[in-house]
Amino acid sequence: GPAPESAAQANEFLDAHNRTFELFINGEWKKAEKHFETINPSNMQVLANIAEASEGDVNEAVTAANKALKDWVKIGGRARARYLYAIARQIQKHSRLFAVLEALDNGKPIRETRDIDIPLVARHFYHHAGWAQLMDSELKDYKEIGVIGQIIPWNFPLLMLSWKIAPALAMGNTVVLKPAEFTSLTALLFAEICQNVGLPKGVVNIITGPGSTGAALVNHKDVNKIAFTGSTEVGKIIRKAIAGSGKKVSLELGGKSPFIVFEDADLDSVVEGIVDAIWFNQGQVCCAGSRLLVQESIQDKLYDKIKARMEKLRVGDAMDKCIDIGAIVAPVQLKTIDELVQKGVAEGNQMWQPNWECPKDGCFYPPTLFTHVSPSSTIAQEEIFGPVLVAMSFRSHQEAVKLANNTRYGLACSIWTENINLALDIAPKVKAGTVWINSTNVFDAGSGFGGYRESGFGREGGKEGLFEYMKPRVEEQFSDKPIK
Ligand code: TXE
Repeated sequence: GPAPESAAQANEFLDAHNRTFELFINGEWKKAEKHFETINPSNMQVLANIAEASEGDVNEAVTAANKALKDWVKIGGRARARYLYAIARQIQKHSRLFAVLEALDNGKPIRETRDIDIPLVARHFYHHAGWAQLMDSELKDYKEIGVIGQIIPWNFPLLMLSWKIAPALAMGNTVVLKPAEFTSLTALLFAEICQNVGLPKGVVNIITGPGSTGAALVNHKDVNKIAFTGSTEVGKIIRKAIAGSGKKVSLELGGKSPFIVFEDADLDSVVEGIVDAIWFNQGQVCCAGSRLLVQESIQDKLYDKIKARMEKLRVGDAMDKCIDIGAIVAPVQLKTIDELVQKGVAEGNQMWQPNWECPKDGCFYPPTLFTHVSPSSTIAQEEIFGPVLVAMSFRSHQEAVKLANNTRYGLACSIWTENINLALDIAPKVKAGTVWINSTNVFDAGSGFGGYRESGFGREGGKEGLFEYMKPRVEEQFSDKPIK
């Protein structure tokens, strides 16, 4: 059942702010003129009011970040590392509160926020603290980019914040970050952590608000780079908006990642892999294994096994430790998912859902399976971003590769076979930023994550990720001034 003691802790945090959160600019809370409500999608109750940053607020935040830049660079990598280590330790210390807030605000199961999201966040700060220490030696030929505008989505709110803020600070940049409007709370608790560790004012600024707040940040003349994770649609808008401005940009966008099962795979492991691939975080994962490609000889057997497993999945309140699937982030996302599922049915694909009902009082959607799907149908091509698995079959290895690449995206891929030679032969043929073998949705700060094609460009994590936040020192020699 629910864990009331931890919910009480979250309530204490919300009440300490009078259930109204302001903007974190220059190390202080700045009152906004307008606010909007954030809900708990597990029960549709209002959690708190969140500030809506105006263009003027955005300007103030960018000015603060700009002012903080010089000293933040000057203290050097080792000193910055000490702040990052302190942040990592504070996140671990308050991990329970972070996990609860994230589950309440997003609807994702407390089991996942507690065991996956928050530990990965801490790991990300530790990892980049290590790199910060090397800024004065191994990385001395590089320097910061400047003020970074960061815009993040709602599916992994604090984790996406860490992927953005940790490398940026390590390399000597200052940031203005805008969380997604559905999930601002953990970013605001993070702002308090910044205060607790005495992070110099203006190094991190958190401005909440809708897409227009993000657009004001993108268009601000003193922002040197935009790092964005979100929909492909908004990614394209951002890229167009900054074209010709000289700003750098990295985009981590949508996906329709293949999950390829060959006939010799261990099917019980495959089924658990599928649970992780498409029902982890309600399928609201950019690299979700949303396209199941099965060798024809085993497809019926595998579909039966999947259906039996789906019957046993439990959907419910994110705070319930016994559920497998929590709530969809918001009614608008629920609607998008359902519309795509209805389209899948209308296009003549076979749809299957388990024989039980979801709870009625929240934003819930049942795990859904489409089989024998035509590769060209909408549900095989569009990102659904929900608990919906779309399956189709292949005969030859060549056909598997062809189907895997039959997409405008290229984020991830998962390959299942007991034949390691086959897996290693297929892996480089699939156009994907990450390929997992007999596993799925495995992340680590030490390995670069990102996409090809319309999944975007740039890498986060690993050594590659550092280059998104620093530039060669030699660029200092070039000047915009005309040669005399
Ligand atoms: O994303 P948006 P939404 C996909 C998924 C989902 C769809 C829509 O398919 O159904 O996108 O989700 C900010 N200038 N993904 O609407 O709008 C916005 O406020 C600057 C996949 O929530 O892209 C938020 O902070 N910023 C994805 C962030 O962009 C703007 C994760 C992302 O929101 C803006 C999320 C603008 N014009 C959704 N408009 C993934 N790849 O992980 C909005 N924003």
